[in-house]
Amino acid sequence: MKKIEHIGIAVKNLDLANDLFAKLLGTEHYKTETVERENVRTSFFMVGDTKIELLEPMNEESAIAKFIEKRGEGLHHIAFAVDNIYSEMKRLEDEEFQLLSKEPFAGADNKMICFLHPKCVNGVLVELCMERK
Ligand code: CMX
Repeated sequence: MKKIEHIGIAVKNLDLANDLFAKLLGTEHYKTETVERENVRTSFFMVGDTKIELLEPMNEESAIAKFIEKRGEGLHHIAFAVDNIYSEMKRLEDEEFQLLSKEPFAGADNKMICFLHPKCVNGVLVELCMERK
């Protein structure tokens, strides 16, 4: 893995959270994007060479809605940048980590992504992400 690409934070209201994080970080978010497959609206802030991703659930089906209901708003996942998501998924599967999808899929911010279940990483939801060509 190359570096922490972003840190995901679950929020109830993206517009309010955008204002709050703009004040906190001293910079505006640079994009807002919907990920239909995941039922989330996201926004991204640049912090040095890493990012903060805010995630707002679009409906009750969203994993983010379930997370907020159970645990409240807050830190949701850590995303690591990888050069080749296919070989990294294979490596992690061989190491007996539980991947949440057999294939990577399109995530926000022009990435192919895959998640590891938090139960196999000391309670931390981990995302792998690879820049889409
Ligand atoms: N961090 C740590 N633990 C988490 C968690 C998180 N983000 N989300 C859920 N859990 C815990 C739950 O509290 C629960 O714990 P207990 O068994 O102790 O109660 C356990 O994990 C299982 O939770 P669940 O809701 O039953 O979840 P599932 O096993 O059905 O699903 C999950 C797995 C939670 C990883 C998945 O639904 C999920 O969050 N996927 C990621 C979705 C996402 O972030 N999408 C955004 C993509 C946007 C992008 O970046 O492009």
